[in-house]
Amino acid sequence: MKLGIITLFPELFEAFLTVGVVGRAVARGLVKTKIFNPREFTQDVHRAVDDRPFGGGPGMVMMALPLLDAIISAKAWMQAENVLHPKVVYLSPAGDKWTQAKAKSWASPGQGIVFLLGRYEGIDERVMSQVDACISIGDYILSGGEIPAQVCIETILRLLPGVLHDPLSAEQDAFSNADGILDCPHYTRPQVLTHDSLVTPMGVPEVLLGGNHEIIRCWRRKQALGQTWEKRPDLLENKFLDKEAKSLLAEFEQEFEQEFNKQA
Ligand code: 9D3
Repeated sequence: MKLGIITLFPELFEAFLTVGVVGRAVARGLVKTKIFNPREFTQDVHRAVDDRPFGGGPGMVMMALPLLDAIISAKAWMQAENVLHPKVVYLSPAGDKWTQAKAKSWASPGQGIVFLLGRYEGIDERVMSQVDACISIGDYILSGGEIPAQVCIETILRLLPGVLHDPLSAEQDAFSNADGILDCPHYTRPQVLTHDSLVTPMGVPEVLLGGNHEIIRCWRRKQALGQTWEKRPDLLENKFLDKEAKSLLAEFEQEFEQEFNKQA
């Protein structure tokens, strides 16, 4: 997979592209990235990349010409890397919401994506003629597209074959998370946790210590369904639940109600 990144702040990608899952994908050669700084495509002595908006008003707008040149340069690089039809993606608060489903459909080894990242109030609208997709990561205001691009890149690269240590992790996600529900709680050593901040020592659910893997699988699935029902009921709407899931969730709801009545 090839990723072009058009940004005024290349420094923001230095650590990002070398650390963790993303760093491993780069190190293994599963993805090749190149940064394009619009400032390098300016013509004037001041190397201006922004200007005042026609019609007046607050803030600055990213100028079209440096962006168009950066896009051409990113596409030329893609071609040299044997990607013939890269997707140009503008990260914008007005874009379509980023989802795991989109990440899946964009995560393929032969794919090329050019991320165009705005700063200031945004880009000259005429650059949109070169943009294939517009993406937002959610309804909150950031200062630019760099963090959203990192969100997209990380979600995509985790899905590329050969990137994750344990291929089961991706698959397990596929079981509970493409299933689109929350994860179960996790515990590790010590078995009994004591700390000055804790009123009383805390243990671990007995079932996890018993070594019966079928019972553990059921407990985890029940917790995952239960957590989702409690915290994100929207994720269960229009969801097909098999017989086991229905019965586990019914048990969870029953136990939850018992617990609730005890407290009342
Ligand atoms: C002050 C007017 N703002 C309207 C809400 C305009 C504005 C322009 C540019 C607000 C934020 C930004 C910078 N944000 C992004 O470039 C961005 C973003 C975001 O802020 N939230 C969620 N997803 C994204 S993708 C790109």
